[in-house]
Parts: sequence; structure tokens; C-alpha cells
Amino acid sequence: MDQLGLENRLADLPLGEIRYFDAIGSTNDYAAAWAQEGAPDCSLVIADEQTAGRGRGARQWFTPPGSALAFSLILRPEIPEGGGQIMRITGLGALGVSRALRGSYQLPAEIKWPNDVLIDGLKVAGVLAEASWTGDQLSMVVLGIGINVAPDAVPPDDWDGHHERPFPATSVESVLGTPVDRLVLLQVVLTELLRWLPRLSEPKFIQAWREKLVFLGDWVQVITSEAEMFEGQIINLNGDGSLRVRLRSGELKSLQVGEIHLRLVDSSPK
Ligand code: BT5
Repeated sequence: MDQLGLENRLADLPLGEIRYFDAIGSTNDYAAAWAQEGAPDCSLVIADEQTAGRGRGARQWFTPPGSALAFSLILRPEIPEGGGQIMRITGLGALGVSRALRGSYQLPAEIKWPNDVLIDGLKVAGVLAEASWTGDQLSMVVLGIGINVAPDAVPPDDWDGHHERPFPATSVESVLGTPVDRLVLLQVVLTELLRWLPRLSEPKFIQAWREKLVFLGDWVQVITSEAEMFEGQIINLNGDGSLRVRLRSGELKSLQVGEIHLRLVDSSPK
């Protein structure tokens, strides 16, 4: 992967500028700083390797060289206030990756709300959307996406010193059984993202996202950032991208993106 190859491959897409790095801390951090300095809309930061790739909260994202896609798009979306901007952009990322894997590679990619893409229950990609605000006005969003392309991108069990039990993971090549050209995959994912970006406020977007969701109707354990834990049945994806769940008590609750983790409960009462 290199700057020229990327520019040639992505020439037909309506991107801003492209900045490629052999190695970087985190493409999201670089993109946020560049956006503050006035990066054009839809600019792309991409790296072969991340030495400090981030997941949500304090979690890390493993990106060794030569095997993954790790990139961040700088977006200045126009979404009406109170429209769940970060949730929609997170959904956009997951939808773009899953549609690319389905459409161009015939893989059964699904979305684990809010930010994971799974194939056969294994995590193949993660999305990290981060916003900057000016007052209560959203000024820009960095949409970060990490995709495990080759098997080497899958974190070994002890890679982060066992800070937490990792969600089981896989790579595109492992499920496909053939080599995958990272630039081609990147091009298809970006094409999907840019196609859906202007449509984030349309019901069709929520519908497309809902169709890809795993766990709809299932009972899950919900773990919040405050370490609160409860069980609920996933009822629906709301129009703003939040997730509707029914608690054991019958109470209905809408989960906002924030810091939520879902795990399937083994014995789903029917
Ligand atoms: C995510 O967080 O899944 C968001 C990942 C976003 C990564 C992209 S890469 C480009 C951009 N720049 C960045 O610095 N980040 C973004 P979360 O749902 O919190 O999941 C993080 C957890 O996934 C970690 O705690 C690990 O257990 C696990 N994990 C780390 N690396 C992984 C990998 N390559 N494949 C599968 N799971 C991984």
C-alpha cells in the first residue's frame, strides 16, 4: 500500500485529500487533529500499521502491518439536531463494511449493534465514530474503521496482556479462503459509505441497517459504561439509530450508542 496506489485506486470517488502512513499511532487521532487544521470534507487518513489503534473507551485496536485496513474519514454531515448523529455515523460505518463484504465478496456479514461487523458470529471489523462539537453544534465527525483482511490481523489471545476476554474474531481471507486485495476492498467500502452518507436521515437508511442486525428478537445482556448490567430482548432499531429493548420487567428502554456492550444470553425464553 502506498500514497500513489491509493490515489489511483480511489480517483473516481468524491473524497477530499488522502494521507497515507506506513505506520501511525491512531488514524482517528491524526484525522481529528487534521480536521481542526481545516482538512477538506471527506478526507481520508489511512495507515498500513497502527501502533496505538483505539477501540471504544480504553480498549485497543490491533493493527499489525500488511494485513488490515485501518482508516478514518473526516465528515461534516448535515443531520438535523437531535438526530442521533454519532449513532447514525456509527451505523453508516458498519453498514458500509457489511454491504461491501456481502455485495462484492458474497460473505454473510452482519452488524452487532452498535459498532461491530460479524461473519458467522466472529468479529471481522470494528467502527469508532468520534465527534467534535462547537457549542451544541456538531462540527465534524471522524469515522474510523478497522477491518481484519488477512489472518495476521486477528489479535492473538494475549496481545493486550489479557486486559479483557476478547470477542472471538476472524479475517476476511480466513472466511473466504482466498487472498483479498486490500485496495479493492477499501474502494468498495468507501463507495458504500459515500453512497449512504447523503441519506442518513432517510428511513431507507435505518431500514438497510436494521436488515443487517444480529440478535433482533434475541435476549442479550447489556453492559453499560457505568458497569450497569441488565438483560433485555432486542425489539427494534429506532428511527434515530438507538436500540429498543424490553427488560425482564416488561419495561421498554432505548439504548444510545455511548458505551454499550451486548452479549447473547444463552437461554432465550420464547
Ligand atoms: C471497536 O471498538 O471495535 C472499534 C475499532 C475501531 C478501529 C479503527 S482502525 C482505524 C481507526 N483508528 C483507530 O485508532 N481506531 C479506528 P470496541 O467495540 O471497543 O472493540 C475493541 C475490542 O475489540 C478490544 O478490546 C479487543 O478485545 C478487540 N479487538 C482489538 N483488535 C481487534 C481486531 N483487530 N479484530 C477483532 N477484535 C479486536
